[in-house]
Amino acid sequence: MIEITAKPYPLRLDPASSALIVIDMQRDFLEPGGFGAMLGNDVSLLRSAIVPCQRLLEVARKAGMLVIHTREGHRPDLSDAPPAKLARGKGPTRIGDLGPMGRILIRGEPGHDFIPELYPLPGEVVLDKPGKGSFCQTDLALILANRGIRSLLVAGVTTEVCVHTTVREANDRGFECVVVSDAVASYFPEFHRVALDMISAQGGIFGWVADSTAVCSALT
Ligand code: TIU
Repeated sequence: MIEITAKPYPLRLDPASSALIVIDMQRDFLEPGGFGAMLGNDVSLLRSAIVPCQRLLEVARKAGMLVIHTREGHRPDLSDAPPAKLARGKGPTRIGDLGPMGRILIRGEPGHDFIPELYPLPGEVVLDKPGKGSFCQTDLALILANRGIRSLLVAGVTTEVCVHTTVREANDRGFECVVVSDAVASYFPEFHRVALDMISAQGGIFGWVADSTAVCSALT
């Protein structure tokens, strides 16, 4: 067992029944010309999470933990994209349209791929998801059950969208979630701060918040 210094209180967990999940660190969200930019965001704001994610991956791999990388995106024929999602966004380009990194948020396109700094290693789980949450219409619950996973270290983007949705889904399914504060990021610094507060408030209503230094030192 290890103990992680966290808010609202220290968490003890077993690395053997814990997984690191890195959410949507894709070119479409972190590089110019992708989905994030299409929505009018300054994508450079997400880059602060890259080095903390690299540090987490290094210690999780050394500890032999299950590592999962998720990607948000859709089938090329858009049959898994809800019309309400496709219709949203006021810009000239939308999901499925051709951008500088290929068709926006479409599986197999360059923009849908992971950023090179955080590319998965062979054997790590790559989980394609059509929604913001990582459990919705994916086999994540089965993968975690098969490995006896009970606790999740959560990193990636964006704090208040796909990270929060995944943590809420996981919390209701009985997983202990530790959101790694500097390994998640948002296009909106205020949303990032408040989203983290929302996790650990009320005695840890959705889980715990710890920084990557605390997580890495506990795991090393
Ligand atoms: N727009 C935004 O903040 N996020 C997303 O659309 N997806 C994820 O958070 N991955």
